[in-house]
Amino acid sequence: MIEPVSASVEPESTFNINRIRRDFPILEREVRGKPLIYFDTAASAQRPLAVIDAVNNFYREHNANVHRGVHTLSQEATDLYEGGRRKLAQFINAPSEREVIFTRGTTESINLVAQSFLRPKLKPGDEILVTHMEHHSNIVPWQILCQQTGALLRVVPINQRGELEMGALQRLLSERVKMLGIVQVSNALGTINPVAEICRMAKHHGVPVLVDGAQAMPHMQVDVQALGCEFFCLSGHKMYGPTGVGALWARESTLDSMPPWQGGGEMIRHVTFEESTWNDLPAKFEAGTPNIAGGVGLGAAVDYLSKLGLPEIAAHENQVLSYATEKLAEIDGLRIIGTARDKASVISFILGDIHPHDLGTIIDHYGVALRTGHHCAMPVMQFFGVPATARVSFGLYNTQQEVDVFVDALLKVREMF
Ligand code: C6P
Repeated sequence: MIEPVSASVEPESTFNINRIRRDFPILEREVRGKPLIYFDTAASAQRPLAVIDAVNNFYREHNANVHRGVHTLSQEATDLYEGGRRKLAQFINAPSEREVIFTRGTTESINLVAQSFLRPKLKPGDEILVTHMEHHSNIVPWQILCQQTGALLRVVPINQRGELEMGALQRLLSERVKMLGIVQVSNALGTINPVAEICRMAKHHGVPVLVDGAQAMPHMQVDVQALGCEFFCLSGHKMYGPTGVGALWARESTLDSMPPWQGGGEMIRHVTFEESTWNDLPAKFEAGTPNIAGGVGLGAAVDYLSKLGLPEIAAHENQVLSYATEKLAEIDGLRIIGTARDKASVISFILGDIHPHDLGTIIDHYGVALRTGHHCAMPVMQFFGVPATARVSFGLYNTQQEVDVFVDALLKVREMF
């Protein structure tokens, strides 16, 4: 049995930020003659050497297609790929690795649930609930489904802090609702939603809950059983793994009850021109050759996060978040969009009447990478009455010193306008 190249999973006793930063080769580079300050982890995290090496080693030593060949390389590739699945299943406390479907990421996972689980059940007048703070990937697949079936999309409102209106959610839950799609950590606001409590509320009405965990995975320990959701979606690249790979988790009984989504190789047991029968889980939902190196790299990312410890990562990131929030609040004319009491690693803001795109372009000259725009959450921008924001988002490698450099750069940008 081949195991992926990865570090041991023994938790480290202290969070040694200088040593941790050395795990990320890209942090050594300069941008426009300045040390890179990467404040765009919510868009895509940087990769540690453990992940880069696992992918590299796969292609150098084991590359072949999976589940198909009797030859040695194919068996090694299958072991490594399935090893990634096993690690991810343990990481999110899935009862079985058969419940972890590899997808391209959160977006594909949500589309899979919309089309395979919900579409056959919906009739005109049924309702799908989402919240006002969802990423487009947890809005548009449901909108398409509503167009296909005559179902109605309903929206749980948020307040001026960017928190969910729990009373309104309670009122909107009813037997008409066939799905609640909710983000665990908002990418545009940083809000952490009380997802376990929401799942309990939904259960009273028999409403299944899909949790968009894209931004939660790198910041907090996720336990899908404790959350009590029906579906959990994640993306590898947000949690220090490769792009183009992610996962959908659901219980075996739920996945067994769903028809396949895409047809092709690997997802079948038997094919004739008259009819085909389906493979067991998880293969039933993994048509075609998967992102094999992606699965291997995602396993290495899980090892890396486990080694550092999610509580330690969260504690470090929360310090950086609090420090940055304090510093930014001192800047005249700076408005923070999203001031929820429970937040993770994201600060969206507007600085005077400087357009966020101008701010982002100029601050790049100081080596600072941040994101500007609507962050694929246009309804959030509409709610706060802004076309766009600048957004800094922190990863486990960021420091308060970087925040100081960023704040100085921001003050210089302000002087230019
Ligand atoms: N947010 C951001 O900069 P994919 O693209 O499928 O890996 O993830 C989509 C997605 C879904 N939900 C949330 C909460 C997200 O933050 C994202 C991706 C990135 O905020 C790119 S738009």
